[in-house]
Amino acid sequence: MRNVTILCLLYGTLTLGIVSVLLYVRFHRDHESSWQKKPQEPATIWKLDKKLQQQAIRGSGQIPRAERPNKDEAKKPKPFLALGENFNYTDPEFIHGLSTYGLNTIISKSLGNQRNVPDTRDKMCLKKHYPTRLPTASVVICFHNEEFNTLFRTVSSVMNLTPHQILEEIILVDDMSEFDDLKDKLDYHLEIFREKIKVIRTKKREGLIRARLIGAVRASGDVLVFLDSHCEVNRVWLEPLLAAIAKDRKMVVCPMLDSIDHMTLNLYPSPVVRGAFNWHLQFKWDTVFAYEMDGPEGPTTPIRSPAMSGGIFAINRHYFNEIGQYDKEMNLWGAENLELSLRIWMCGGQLFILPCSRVGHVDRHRMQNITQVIKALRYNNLRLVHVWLDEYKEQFFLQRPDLKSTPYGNISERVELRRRLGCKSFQWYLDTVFPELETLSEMKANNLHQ
Ligand SMILES: *[C@@H]1O[C@H](CO)[C@@H](O)[C@H](O)[C@H]1NC(C)=O
Ligand SMILES: *[C@@H]1O[C@H](CO)[C@@H](O)[C@H](O)[C@H]1NC(C)=O
Ligand SMILES: *[C@@H]1O[C@H](CO)[C@@H](O)[C@H](O)[C@H]1NC(C)=O
Ligand SMILES: [Mn+2]
Repeated sequence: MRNVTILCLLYGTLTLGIVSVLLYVRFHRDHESSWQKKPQEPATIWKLDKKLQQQAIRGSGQIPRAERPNKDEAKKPKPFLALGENFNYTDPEFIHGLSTYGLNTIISKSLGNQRNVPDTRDKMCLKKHYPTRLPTASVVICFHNEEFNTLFRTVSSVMNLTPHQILEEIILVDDMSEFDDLKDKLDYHLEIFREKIKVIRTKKREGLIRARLIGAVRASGDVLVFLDSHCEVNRVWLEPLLAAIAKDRKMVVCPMLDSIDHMTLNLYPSPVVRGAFNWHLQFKWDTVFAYEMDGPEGPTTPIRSPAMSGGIFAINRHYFNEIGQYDKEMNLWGAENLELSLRIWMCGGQLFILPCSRVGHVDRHRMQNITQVIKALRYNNLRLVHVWLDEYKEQFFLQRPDLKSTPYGNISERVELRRRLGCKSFQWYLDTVFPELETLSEMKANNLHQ
């Protein structure tokens, strides 16, 4: 009798696991195909709910490969369904890893604490020389329930591929993780990097935005470099970022993000792209045309970018404080990347992506509490809209009329910040930085003329 019960339990668990993975696979495939079907659609008529959900599940700042303009169609990785034979979808460890961490933990474990990733830089980058005296960097990495090996590879890649004289420190902020291996075991393993690492643990869940600020306050390097907890930096990744900031302290720079597949953990080089967004305030990658890289610097040309994708960027530490860090009232994550991007451009700074600085980033497909994530995203977006979009907030509300009277907290401090910094109008930003963002009426007019 007991054996039968155990067997039933076992099969029950397995079936449940298989069903959830199949559902997940189904969901994922629907996304891939919906993307492949409509690349010609203009940004403004994206289906909000689907996109929001996708954003909610995947997390901020991630690199949806299917969305990226990819020059080498042939080399484009297949969706993971095609890899079906290589994975044992019924393995409970695989299922648990995927649903908890959003990536293949079996492979992550087998890769262990560190590995070498291929050098994805253009050959012209190898000829670049950077000043020997550069500012120092504090690398801030926040994590919440990250997979142990993935987190550790992030740290060890920074330690292994950064000259120690420019690395002031790595600041790890544990935002109230719940897993045991991220406590004593992590501290124990980090001992080998003792001289460079500070670990901070929050006393309550702060969310990524406030966690980054907690890390930034403790930093003492000249430059703050924010990384996600599932990255692997590439060779000579930091020097280009620091050199650009050394030349211009109001320059904010992002590395090019190479995508690390969440199932295979293979790294795929990214084409050169810039960050953009639509009137839903959804981030997207945009093509950089070949003629834009025709100058003497060729494929190493810094790319002027209307927006940054998420939390991977470098900024002068004092400048970060001067322009008002982040909006501390924003929750969890989402919209903070666009808010900071607008603030940088409108208040006298610049934002560039540097193709010679490469950082691999795992596109995790994490199952999160969607209700909670969407709620935070909505609130954060509204704060951005009411502080920064001026009369163009109408464009956002045309997409989301339901949010017109949704509360967004007290923004008076951020409005005052904008006034104090003497920032330019959103109209200026549209004219000067991001003319590609068309209003709905412009789009209709253009369609009529065609
Ligand atoms: C898949 O994993 C399950 C559970 O670990 C195991 O019983 C099964 O034999 C595996 N199947 C294959 C084809 O390896
Ligand atoms: C998700 O978040 C919402 C809002 O914070 C909460 O009410 C709900 O209980 C959460 N659901 C789960 C499954 O944790
Ligand atoms: C909003 O915050 C400011 C200070 O940050 C405060 O002076 C003001 O009274 C607040 N407004 C409301 C309606 O609470
Ligand atoms: Mn990320």
